[in-house]
Amino acid sequence: MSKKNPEYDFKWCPGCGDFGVRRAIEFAMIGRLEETGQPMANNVVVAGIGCSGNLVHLLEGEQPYGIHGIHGRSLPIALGVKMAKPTLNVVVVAGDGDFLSIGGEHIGPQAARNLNICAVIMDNGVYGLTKGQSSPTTLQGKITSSTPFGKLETKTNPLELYLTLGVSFIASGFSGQPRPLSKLIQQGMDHPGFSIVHVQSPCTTYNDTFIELKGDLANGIQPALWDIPEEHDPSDRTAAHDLLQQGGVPVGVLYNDSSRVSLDEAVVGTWDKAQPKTVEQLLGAFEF
Ligand SMILES: Cc1ncc(C[n+]2csc(CCOP(=O)(O)OP(=O)(O)O)c2C)c(N)n1
Ligand code: SF4
Ligand SMILES: [Mg+2]
Repeated sequence: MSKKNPEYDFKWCPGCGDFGVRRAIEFAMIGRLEETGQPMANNVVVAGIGCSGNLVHLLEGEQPYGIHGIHGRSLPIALGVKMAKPTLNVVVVAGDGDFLSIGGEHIGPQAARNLNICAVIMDNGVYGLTKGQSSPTTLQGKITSSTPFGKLETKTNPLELYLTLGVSFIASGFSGQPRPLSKLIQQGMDHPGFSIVHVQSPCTTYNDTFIELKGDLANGIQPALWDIPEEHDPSDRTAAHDLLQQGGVPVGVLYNDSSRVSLDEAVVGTWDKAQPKTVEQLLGAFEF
């Protein structure tokens, strides 16, 4: 139970990858505070529904603001928060099911708007909270509680999807490396537009992929994780696409286009053009 939120009783299983993601977000927020001098209250965490979304109640130390929203709708809520107060640092935390399944249709529109928020996605390849059903990132053929004869659909490649939809900052990380992950998250927060940090965060109860990700060379298992080489130019979209063809799980910044105008900048830019109307004009608009 979180001391900060005694009315809640959310728990994660021992070894759950989300512990590492939580730590990385805490490090990133402290880093941002030191870098910008902005207080912790300048951060708002918008959480989806899932074990991953429970992160908002389990953060330790000085607390940011938090909204635990509805399943699949973290992006529309984040849009509302950011538009109401563009100076806030808005961070979405959601799972692979929440973000890519029920919430999948929101990614494209926010990418097109370049909504200036950072989404940290905890991918465990399963619906953890509801006890292990398959998600878009579950491997094809995998037997789960909802796919007793093996999953029929192919696995979604989230990084390919984000690149195709035009997300302007895309990074990929691992929950087992909280310090390097925090740097990716901080870069995502600093990015002036829509950033997604997609994190492999294994579910130790329903889909434990730690060994697959880290490898076990003594037993002949090569790691799926590999570092994006330093010479990779993240502003090169074709290079980012080519990197993804190597398979496995790249770690680092895949793509970064800081040249685009963000939604909040664009909206503020319309304020000069908009002609404010008087109450009489507004009421008069309904006369026939
Ligand atoms: C509209 C709606 N549909 C379904 C659910 C049930 N539900 C809660 S969490 C969840 C899936 C969570 O999976 P994921 O987003 O991957 O999070 P994880 O628990 O794995 O971190 C589902 C289907 C819900 N709460 N609301
Ligand atoms: S069910 Fe899986 S994702 Fe949920 S807390 Fe347990 S280990 Fe973590
Ligand atoms: Mg999940």
